[in-house]
Amino acid sequence: MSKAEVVLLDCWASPFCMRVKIALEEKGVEHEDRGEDLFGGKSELLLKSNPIYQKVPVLLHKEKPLCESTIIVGYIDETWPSQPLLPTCPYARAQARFWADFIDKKVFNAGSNIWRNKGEAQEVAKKEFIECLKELEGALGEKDFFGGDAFGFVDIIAIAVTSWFVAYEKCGGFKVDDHCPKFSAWMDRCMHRKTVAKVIPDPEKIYEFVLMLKKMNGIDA
Ligand code: GS8
Repeated sequence: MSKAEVVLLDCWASPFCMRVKIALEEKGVEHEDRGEDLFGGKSELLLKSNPIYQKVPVLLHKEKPLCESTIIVGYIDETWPSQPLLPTCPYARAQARFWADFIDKKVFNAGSNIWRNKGEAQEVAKKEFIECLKELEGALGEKDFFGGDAFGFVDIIAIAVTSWFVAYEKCGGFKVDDHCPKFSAWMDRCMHRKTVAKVIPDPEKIYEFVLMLKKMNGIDA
């Protein structure tokens, strides 16, 4: 096992792993990145570190494993406190966690249903996806970021998930910008941030990855 203090068990296309990488970038924490082969065979270290879900990301801090991206981002925020990602006020912290949970439970699943389905089921998924984004637009309001003036916790949780949006758009034949211009403008703002631009992969590569997943799952283009 590596003696690096911070090790990430990673998969380049995983929006959940991207969250952790953006948070580490924001805090200026160096880490060793270990790509996992999720299809060809997971490492012993991954199976041992996340025996319950056997999924990435896993962050090993001083060899102690942490699982679940939102929990990991919270841990990073508490462990390396400058600059804080979560607000200090307990109510605002709880609200931030609410929206992070909403993104996990609703946005990612609705988006996945767009590429997993076609025909009527895909139309339903698109409608649900756009409705979720409109809810997020409401939460964003007139602010630059979910965190207010500063890029923060919810921004990290959400922007990583948007890395798959071009793939959803191409599979579903729609444009997020046509339905949710304010959300789109927020995406642009985040993408101009160095920490985000460094981590988020080329959307065309994600699209190719999604096409491969479709093929693997026997879903027609
Ligand atoms: C989801 C992680 C996940 O789905 C989190 O960390 O927030 N709730 C978790 N990881 C996927 C890769 S991204 O789609 C994974 O590791 N899949 C491997 C598997 O399911 O075997």
